[in-house]
Amino acid sequence: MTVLLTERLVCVAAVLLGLAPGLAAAGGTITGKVDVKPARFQDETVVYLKGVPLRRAPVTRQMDQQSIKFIPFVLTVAVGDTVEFLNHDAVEHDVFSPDGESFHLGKFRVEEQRAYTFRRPGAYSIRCDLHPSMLAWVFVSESGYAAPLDRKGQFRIEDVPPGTYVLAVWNANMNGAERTVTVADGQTVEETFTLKK
Ligand SMILES: [Cu+2]
Repeated sequence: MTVLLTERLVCVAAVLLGLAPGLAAAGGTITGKVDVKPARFQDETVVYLKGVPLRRAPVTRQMDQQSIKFIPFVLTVAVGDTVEFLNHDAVEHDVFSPDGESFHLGKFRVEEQRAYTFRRPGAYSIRCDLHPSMLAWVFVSESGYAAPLDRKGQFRIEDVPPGTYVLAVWNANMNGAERTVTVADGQTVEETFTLKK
């Protein structure tokens, strides 16, 4: 009896959300490549949608500290999201960013973590007062639709609601690029950008 009721509720919920049971969420995918020259700047790149309101609740993401490095090197979040900085090194780290609203989390030891909630969009360089070589980026988008590049310079933004958007590229070292894209349900749009210093 309870199981039947639960099943019915799931079906009703699926219909309300416009989903058939067992099917993936509606929306399109934007994928492609950013050719960055010189290639050593490729990693410091994010592709994102501009001018789209955030449609999801805030989430918490993590940036690790291991072997005197931040991992991942580029993390994309949205306004209102929280990033937990974890220390997995045997030494202290002292995490801060001079960018945007700027913050300083102070020193923390191995297995400790400190969290920060981003309120303003933008690219935040993440640094450590104790280790000048440590650098990473938290890219805070307004839309939540953002992706760093993989090793091959490729990106993928999924579950984009149908519509026309400005697809933008940010790079820490050079001017970015913008282009208008139209996304349809179940379709994949492919875009290639070239950035040159
Ligand atoms: Cu450090």
